[in-house]
Amino acid sequence: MLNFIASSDPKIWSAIKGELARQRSGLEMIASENFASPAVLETMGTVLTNKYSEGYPGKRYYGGNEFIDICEQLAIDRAKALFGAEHVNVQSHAGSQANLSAYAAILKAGDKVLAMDLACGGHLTHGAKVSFTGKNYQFQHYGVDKDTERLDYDKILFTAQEVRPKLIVAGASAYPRQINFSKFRQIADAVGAYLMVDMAHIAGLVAAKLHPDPIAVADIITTTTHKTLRGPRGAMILCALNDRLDPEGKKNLAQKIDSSVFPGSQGGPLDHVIAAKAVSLHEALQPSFVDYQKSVLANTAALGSALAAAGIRLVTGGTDNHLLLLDLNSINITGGEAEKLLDQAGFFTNKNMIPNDPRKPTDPSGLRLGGAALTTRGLTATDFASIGTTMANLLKNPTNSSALKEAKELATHLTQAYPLYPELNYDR
Ligand code: DSN
Repeated sequence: MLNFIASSDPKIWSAIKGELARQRSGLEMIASENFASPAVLETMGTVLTNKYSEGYPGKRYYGGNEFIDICEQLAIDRAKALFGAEHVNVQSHAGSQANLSAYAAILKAGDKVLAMDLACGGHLTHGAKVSFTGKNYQFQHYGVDKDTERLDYDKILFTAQEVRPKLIVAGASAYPRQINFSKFRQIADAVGAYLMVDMAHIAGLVAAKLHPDPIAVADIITTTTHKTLRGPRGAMILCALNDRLDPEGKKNLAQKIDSSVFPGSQGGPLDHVIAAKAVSLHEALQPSFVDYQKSVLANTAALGSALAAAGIRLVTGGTDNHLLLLDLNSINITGGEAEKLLDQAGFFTNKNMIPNDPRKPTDPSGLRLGGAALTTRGLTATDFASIGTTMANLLKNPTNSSALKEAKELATHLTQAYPLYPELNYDR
């Protein structure tokens, strides 16, 4: 099917082929990325993209949705089974849209929200001034302890008691440790707030029961579907039926979420992506998905141990999830310089702020690494340890051509040993 593009739009075809070659030839360690299965990729390129289906299964504004309904209902049922959720909305286009819809379901403009500071590992949509969230709501932030670099739940309680937010948001984009959602529930209860968990990064680990589960304690959970969950690019909102703070309301929480997604903030759903979410959720329900997530944890830990053994400081001293945050001040290179240098070797990472970063967000002191994508490719803990040792050598000797050569050779060796998408042949 892709051969149609080759003749109708050679420029786009050439870019697609270039991107496949780039993904195949590099060691992908951006913590928010992964490789969706061929079945997920295939589903996104189907005729489902042609349909309009505003509304929900069985209640649409257009006719002809009998097959779309099957796909969306399967996605909903599978997400409910995977996470044990009471209600799931699978229509959010992306994580930011899921967060927008979740906030709009329960907040009015100007309401107070308490969330994790972007500079300590939070997310733009957790109230950064430049985001719609920071403009529409009154966000206050909690950070991490200066010494342990971990969440300090007593301090968060203290801040919540001062701020008296209507909503507390738990969840992060660059926090290498487990989050205790039960503690967040206690804090939310102590101040009469809703609790929302943004589990985008850790959804796969939660699904595999390898991370504390937010389902029983959070009012609303948002997640993307393409990170550790390994589905198509997109998002979902999971929630309890009951609205804890509005038990007598005309609508329950599930109805509020659904109408906040459509018609509140989105129009026609992306039916091809929703079907691909269903396909990936089916994959996540298989026992092999738990094995995959266990390997993600073991591999990320092996990468961290090798980097630490080579003298690179890990924020919090290590990891208990799929990501690592390196403090490069320990070796006198900036996050931006490190990202560029590693790119040259075929090691794909991203510069990132570290807690209390002395440098600017545009060239911070940290580097974020994740193990999910390379684990999908099949790399083992031994391979991850070799990557850590080689990466550390290059970062400590940025102008040494043999360190760069050695890193390039390792990237070539590993990417050839673990081919990506061998079933895709774009040159036919
Ligand atoms: N951009 C994602 C990440 O890298 O964590 C979050 O949206």
